[in-house]
Amino acid sequence: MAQNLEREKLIGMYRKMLEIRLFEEKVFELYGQNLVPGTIHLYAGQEAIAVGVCSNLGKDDYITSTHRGHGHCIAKGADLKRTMAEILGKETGYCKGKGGSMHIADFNIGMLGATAVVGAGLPIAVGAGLSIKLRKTDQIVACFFGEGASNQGTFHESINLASTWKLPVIFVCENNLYAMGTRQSIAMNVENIADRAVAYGIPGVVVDGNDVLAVYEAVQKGVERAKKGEGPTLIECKTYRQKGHSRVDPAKYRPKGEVEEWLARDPIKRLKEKLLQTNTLTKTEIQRIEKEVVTKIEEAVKFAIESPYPSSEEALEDVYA
Ligand SMILES: Cc1ncc(C[n+]2csc(CCOP(=O)(O)OP(=O)(O)O)c2C)c(N)n1
Repeated sequence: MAQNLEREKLIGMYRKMLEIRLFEEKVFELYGQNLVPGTIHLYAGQEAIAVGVCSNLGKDDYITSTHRGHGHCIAKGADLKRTMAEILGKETGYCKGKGGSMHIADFNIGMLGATAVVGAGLPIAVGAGLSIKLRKTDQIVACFFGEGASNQGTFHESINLASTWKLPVIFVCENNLYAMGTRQSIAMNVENIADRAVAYGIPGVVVDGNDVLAVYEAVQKGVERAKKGEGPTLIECKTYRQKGHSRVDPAKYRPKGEVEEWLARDPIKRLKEKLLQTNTLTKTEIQRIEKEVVTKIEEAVKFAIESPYPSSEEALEDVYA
């Protein structure tokens, strides 16, 4: 049971979620200082999903990501300094500053890439799953995507193939209710994306995406099934993005009171309360962790700001493999 997870694992989850949240808050601030080229798609409110999923994965396992890539990346074990440098477009970033948050990738930690093309991560996850099957390793692929992406052809084609070939893929739908400004009910006539699993003969599970332990547990079952060679699982994590679609979206399309309702279910706050209630951590220990995370992020910002931009001669390097 996830509720009985060992102390270190729970603390690790709390630390990671906090790292993602505070990292993003810094990026938000730096964007206001004109230090972030392009834009950034915010992940605040969804941290329990990245962390609940990746806490089930080892370094050799793979993930595919979305345009909200930095949270997934950090959860999979990316270095904060190199992630920050990438977002600031610096030479020391994971993609030498040419990817930014929407194209960040690090194959060394199994992060196969963020992508700006909605739904594009799904076929990549299937390809990675097929490679695992052909190489006969016991790796897993976790594929993150939004509910909006589940209306793309790639969703249906990818899950169909993964199911038919019994590939070790966990399809993780982060249902944050909105695809840009479009509410789910305007664009589809089903309440649960997980129900679509029926069409492909695989389990479809709905889980509270703001509860890291619930996500952890659901993914654990999916991993067990995949490792037995039984194929993929579709896990829909119900959540909410606390901010606009991207840094420039004031998100005025949301009904009154909705944000406040979801803020009360903030995933980090909930885990913190659980850790305190179960005497897993004391208030002082929590404060120490928070301080350590703040320091780590300050170091990442310093590293990124002090790093050079790539030279113009490098513009066309690494563009084609
Ligand atoms: C193929 C494609 N169509 C449209 C867009 C424009 N677009 C960017 S993000 C987005 C919404 C995606 O919604 P969802 O998949 O639910 O993910 P979320 O943004 O909620 O995390 C859209 C339509 C795009 N980037 N790619």
